[in-house]
Amino acid sequence: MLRFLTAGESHGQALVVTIDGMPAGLDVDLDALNAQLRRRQGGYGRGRRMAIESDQVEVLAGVRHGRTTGAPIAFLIRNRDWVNWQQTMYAEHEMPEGATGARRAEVTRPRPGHADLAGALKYGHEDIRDVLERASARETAARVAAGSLARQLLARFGIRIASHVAAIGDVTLPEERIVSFAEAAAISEEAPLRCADVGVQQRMIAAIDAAREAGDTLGGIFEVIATGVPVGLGSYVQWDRKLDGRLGQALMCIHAIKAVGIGIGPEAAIRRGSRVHDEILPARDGGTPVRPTNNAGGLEGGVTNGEDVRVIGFMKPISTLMKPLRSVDLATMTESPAAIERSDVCAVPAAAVVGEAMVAFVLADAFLEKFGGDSIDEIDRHYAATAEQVRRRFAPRGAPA
Ligand code: EPS
Repeated sequence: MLRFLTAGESHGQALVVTIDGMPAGLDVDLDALNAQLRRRQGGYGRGRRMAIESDQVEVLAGVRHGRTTGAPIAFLIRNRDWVNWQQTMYAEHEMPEGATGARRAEVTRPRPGHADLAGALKYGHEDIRDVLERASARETAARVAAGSLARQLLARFGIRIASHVAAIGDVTLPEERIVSFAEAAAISEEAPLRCADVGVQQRMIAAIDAAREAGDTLGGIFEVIATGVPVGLGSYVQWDRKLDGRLGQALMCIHAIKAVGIGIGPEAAIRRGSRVHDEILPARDGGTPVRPTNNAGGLEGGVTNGEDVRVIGFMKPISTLMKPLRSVDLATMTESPAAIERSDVCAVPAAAVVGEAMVAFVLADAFLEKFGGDSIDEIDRHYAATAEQVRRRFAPRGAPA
């Protein structure tokens, strides 16, 4: 139903994203969208690039007088850093007159863990820059723009999304600590790592400082929580309609994500069934049955069950190390330390914001599948009719239908 494609290099002119399938009549709040881009730029442990950029969306298509028209939407995010890279990144055959920035040497020493080696072999590039420019996590700015529009559609129907950082390296929240949606949503945007526990956050900062000191990097764990999600998004009837599978793909494809969990995630493999499954109890005053726990993370059989949707992303450490690992210089085929590019020491809080955007996009897609229409007005009618159907089904016995 809803799709997006991005284009753009990390040090090219701009990133672009095209979003197809957005219904007509959605109010677009550009300030809120730009606020999401700002959130992605933050977090303790980011590198110098984020001091250069101040990501902002320019709307190229699909929005008129503040509302979506139903046409494909195109957003542009300019790279401020482009002025420093024109002599290296120009698109023309010859360097255009007046190109600014420096002419940088070719990159020939692939970084272990990055797309460098596999990408250079796959596409036949001599200069690894042709790989890293597109493989860079800079691309996630475009995803956040798309996801934040999806988030505005969801918000229109009372669905809200937040995230928090649960671990940086081996500094983690206590295992039994469950962060509620309200807690995650209340974490200040000024919080350096957006961790729900300030004591743990202090230790996380110290871990990042120690990694930086050692010329090393750190990964971590974040959790995305969506609340107000109606019952019935996704389906159990076919593999590619299961919403947990779709959320898994959406998070797995974020740069550096190595695993995804739903609800308690990998912990479910260790516990006995009686400590995993969420019991179903009658509501005291009518209404839908109540779940005393939410280990399933709001998804059973690949279908939302009305509880908060909880998705965990596990991020590996960034692969550019200031104290580089061993590699091979592809120009000479001799052993040589991996290339050093300007980079971040830790970007887990940023990945959490990207995770929110990807979850928003998948939920919006599933939402449109269930309640879809060509305009917000149509969706309103479908949504209200379904809510009424559920209300009647669970109305207290004897109450007027
Ligand atoms: C990023 C921009 C990049 C990196 C980072 C993410 O900017 P630059 O390469 O100019 O420093 O900071 O990308 C990586 C860590 C990576 O390995 O590609 C951004 O906008 O998020």
